[in-house]
Amino acid sequence: MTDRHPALLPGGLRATARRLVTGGRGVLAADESVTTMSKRLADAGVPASAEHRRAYRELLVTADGLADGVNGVILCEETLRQRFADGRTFPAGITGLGMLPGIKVDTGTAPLAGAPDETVTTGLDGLPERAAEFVALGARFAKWRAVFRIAGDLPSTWAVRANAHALARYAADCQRAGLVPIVEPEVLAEGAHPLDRTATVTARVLAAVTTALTDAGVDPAATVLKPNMVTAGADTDVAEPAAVARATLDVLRATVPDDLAGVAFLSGGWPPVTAAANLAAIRELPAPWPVTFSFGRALVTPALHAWRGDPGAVPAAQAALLAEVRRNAAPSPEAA
Ligand code: 5MM
Repeated sequence: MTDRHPALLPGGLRATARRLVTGGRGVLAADESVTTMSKRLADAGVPASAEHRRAYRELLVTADGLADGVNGVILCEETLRQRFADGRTFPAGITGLGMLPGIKVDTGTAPLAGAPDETVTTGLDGLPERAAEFVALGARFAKWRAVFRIAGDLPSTWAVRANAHALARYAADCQRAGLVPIVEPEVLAEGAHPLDRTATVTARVLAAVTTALTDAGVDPAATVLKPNMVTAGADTDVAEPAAVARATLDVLRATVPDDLAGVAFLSGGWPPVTAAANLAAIRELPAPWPVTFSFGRALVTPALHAWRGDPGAVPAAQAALLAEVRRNAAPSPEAA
């Protein structure tokens, strides 16, 4: 017998990472910061309060059958500490519903000295202690998002290196604490650049992230990568899914290790139909890792607008979420 946390047993983290991406199911990103969530609620006509944020997240995660398409749910710290109406904590409730609870541990972005108009993601100070507390509260995995903007010569080499370094330190701290790190380097879609430019920049970013993760001794088999798909800029004509898929797989295969636990794409603000079509095309191509989704907006936007804070609209909102999850889940005979 041992009194070590199960995640810290040999193979524990790798098993959790595999479980996040298995079976054609994905990850629901419901970890909008208090600021972002409050704005999205207000835009939907819902007063932004802690209780409305709680009620909205509870309706999402309790949608009947969500676990048929979702392996894990990313929460922000406020939600991690909140409770379902029946008194269970969110981590306990999500676990009881057959999914893994996760926690966004970055604290946002700050201007990066030496890189005008660029940012570095913050949250490393005290992270080992915070991660240990999040494990005690029931979290099994974590997420950290770095953002890179394509504009002129940006992103700069310095911004790419600084953010890759921070992602690697985060991932190492999380694995040491018993949390599977989701590593999210997002090259934003905003802009009018062609697909080739996104491919070049995404390759630079992912190569730097891979180098930093290796330098930090991060176990790839206990890590899930959450990258952008390689699309043209949002202000240009939408690229064909087959072209997005080819470019995305070419870039990923050239830059990230084959033994990653999995790749779970972000949706990047694309309409749900576009994100789903691109993911489906990517899944048609051979890849060394399981490929799935870790979408935020492409899963939840229709649900939020169906709900609008009306308790009577909860079933409609849940149906809207489940429809988006079904659109993206790719059932496979793999064991859970
Ligand atoms: C759900 O949004 C996440 C948190 O955003 P903020 O901290 O900025 O409020 C975000 O990290 C999200 O997980 C990713 O951007 C992917 O979301 P999309 O909507 O692009 O799939």
